[in-house]
Amino acid sequence: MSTHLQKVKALITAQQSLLTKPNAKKAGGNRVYSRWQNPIITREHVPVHWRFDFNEATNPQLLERQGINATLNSGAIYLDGKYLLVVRVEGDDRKSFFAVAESETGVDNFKFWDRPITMPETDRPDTNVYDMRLTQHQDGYIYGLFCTERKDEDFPDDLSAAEAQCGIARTKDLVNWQRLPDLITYSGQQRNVVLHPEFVDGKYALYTRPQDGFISVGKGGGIGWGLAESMENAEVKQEVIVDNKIYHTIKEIKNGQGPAPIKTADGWLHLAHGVRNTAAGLRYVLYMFMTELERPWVVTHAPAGHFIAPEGEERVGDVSNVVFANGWTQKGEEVNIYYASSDTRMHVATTTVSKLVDYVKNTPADGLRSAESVKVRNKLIDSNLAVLETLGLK
Ligand code: M1P
Repeated sequence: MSTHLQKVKALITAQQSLLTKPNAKKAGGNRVYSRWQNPIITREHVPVHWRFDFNEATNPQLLERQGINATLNSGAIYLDGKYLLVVRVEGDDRKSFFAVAESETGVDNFKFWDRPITMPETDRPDTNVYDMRLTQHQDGYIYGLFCTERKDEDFPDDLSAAEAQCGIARTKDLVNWQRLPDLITYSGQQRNVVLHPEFVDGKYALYTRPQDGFISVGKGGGIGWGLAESMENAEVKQEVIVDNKIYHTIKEIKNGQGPAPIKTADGWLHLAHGVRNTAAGLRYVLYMFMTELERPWVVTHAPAGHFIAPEGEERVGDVSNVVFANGWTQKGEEVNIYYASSDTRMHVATTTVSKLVDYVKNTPADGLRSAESVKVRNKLIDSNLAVLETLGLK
């Protein structure tokens, strides 16, 4: 074997130890979910043959030719005994694309398939595609809804004026994708659109996020809900707001549905992200709520505050102080929450359906004022003081 090929082999071997590194639960935590120690997918997990040119004639120094900047916001599905993530892979050129990474355990040993997804385009080419939500729908297809970003041609002189809309594709195997026309709504822009897994009144049901601008939701915002007759030409004529932005909460500036909700006997479990502004910039956290089984647009339980907030090393990255989730899997009772930190790398937290239902139903709602927060905390303290007395600890 030539020295050059030996170097290629060494690159691949070095990555193997990362790809096979076992993960372990982090100690401590709130007992609602467990974080796992290692990020499950980083840019270092992206196959070496996607980055280096192995040809000695064209790359005698074996330099990296096409770098990867980040692996983030991933859709997730448990399919045929495998945990599959549709990862948002962002190249050094700032363009994101989708790629499937697979694991037997769901918490470690994620390995990318040999090639990224070749996503077909519509007549209006996408500048950037990202943040796919996967929904295994009653109609037999797996849908991937994602953000398609294009230059906002209404502002030709403003180079950063962009437009976000909802791209739609469907598949049966995550390999071959049929691209469908973008979602039509009557809001200016859309991001964080998610397909509900079941028909509602015989129609497709979508969670939306109407927004006036590309970054700012403006007068719009909130998690919306609307029905569409078909997904081949999906159009939501009317959006109602399921879960609004609220002053002085974790979702004061904006919010968005995470993955498709999980059906439980008590209602639909939802995971979402909430954003507030700070002197250090926007802070993104995850929160949960539950909606009625028959009317998934009606909230029944809304625990106060965040469910997962950036912690430790998660706080730092390309866009710091951010956690974002657009994928979770359910396998019986087990729920794996796949979240990205600071728009840079992927993590997992594991829990169960019963813990999530307990969390959502029994965490007090936001009283929206400090005095209410003290009142609700005193209620807990009073009942616990009695227990401490019984234990002889007071
Ligand atoms: O940078 C944080 C997130 O910002 C956007 O989310 P939202 O539309 O809710 O503000 C998205 O660009 C998302 O990809 C990103 O993680």
